[in-house]
Amino acid sequence: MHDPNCLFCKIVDGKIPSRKVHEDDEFFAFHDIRPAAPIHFLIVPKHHVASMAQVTDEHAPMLGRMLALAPRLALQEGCNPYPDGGFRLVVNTGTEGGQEVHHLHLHVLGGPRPWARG
Ligand code: DGP
Repeated sequence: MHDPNCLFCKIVDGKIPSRKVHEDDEFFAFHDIRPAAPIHFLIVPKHHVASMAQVTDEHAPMLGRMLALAPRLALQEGCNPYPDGGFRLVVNTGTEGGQEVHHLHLHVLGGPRPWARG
């Protein structure tokens, strides 16, 4: 599925420019425009899912692959290795969950502290 009005669908399609971190058949990853940590990028499924609130059992394999991609990209983008380094994974969901863009995305935040937020 693809939502022509969705900001992240437009980024996936290259209609809105982004600083790409990774792309494969299923996922697109790019730097957050408003970084909250020295390293801050987003991993999004190319298939439009609005949020975690829409997730069903059918999405479980995709979610597993998205989570499994995060550590590899975190190291690629310069996060220091576990345990002294590491990273934070965040999925904001709905307005009260702090979600602004309604296309499921995994925030990957890392780098030396303190961070701007969190
Ligand atoms: P959330 O609040 O979880 O929905 O996070 C949305 C994030 O998306 C927020 O940290 C800022 C980022 N963002 C919003 N618009 C753009 C954009 O046009 N380009 C990029 N690269 N990031 C964006």
